[in-house]
Amino acid sequence: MSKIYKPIPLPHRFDFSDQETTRRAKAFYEFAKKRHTCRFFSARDVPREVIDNCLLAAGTAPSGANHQPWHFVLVRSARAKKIIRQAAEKEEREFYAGKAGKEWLEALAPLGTEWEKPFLEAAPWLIVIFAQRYGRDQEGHKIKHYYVPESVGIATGILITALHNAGLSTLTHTPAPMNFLNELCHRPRVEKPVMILVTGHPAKDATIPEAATEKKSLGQIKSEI
Ligand code: IYR
Repeated sequence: MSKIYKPIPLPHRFDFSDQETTRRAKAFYEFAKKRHTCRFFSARDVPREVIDNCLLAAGTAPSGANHQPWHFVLVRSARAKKIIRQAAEKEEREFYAGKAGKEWLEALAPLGTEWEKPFLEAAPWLIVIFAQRYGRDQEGHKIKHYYVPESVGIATGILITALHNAGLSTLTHTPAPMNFLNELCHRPRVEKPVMILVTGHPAKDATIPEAATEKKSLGQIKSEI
């Protein structure tokens, strides 16, 4: 990555009219509303090229000092998925048996989540997202990364939206704890596993919890000063 400041003209701009900007904002909201976290996946395959392009989109995310502190591990083989499922279910069994605590389990009740995670084997792709606390520069020197959770969160949001745009369903799965993913995915300890993004086409009879459709109103999420 370049170490000197060199301004170049803004490479892309749109200059839409206010009317067109408004139309596009509304159209995007209509599209975003159609994304539903889905726990039931079809066995239908998804070409690697689709996933790769969605990852390229995620990689355009803004990040602290443009250090791009993320890494994505694609899990495709039935063998690896099975190992991940077994390890995740081992953690989740304890979580749902009481480790989570009463308040947390009560918060999850309307979502119907449970310790069994068949989607980890059913979906064609698992994308394991890692946050890099440190990186290496071109000479191999250790460099500190900045705003890591924020940067990885933004990239993940773009990835989920890109996959939705491609017509796919996703599930943000966070087995707790998930350190087992480092060894399994051959990633160093400086990388923190953030989540597994389960990705594929939804199953024919897929359902979602009704409670998940309740989104806060604009008045609830916005104020103005
Ligand atoms: N890791 C668990 C629990 C879980 C936690 C939250 I917060 C959710 O929104 C959903 C699930 C699991 O994946 O089931």
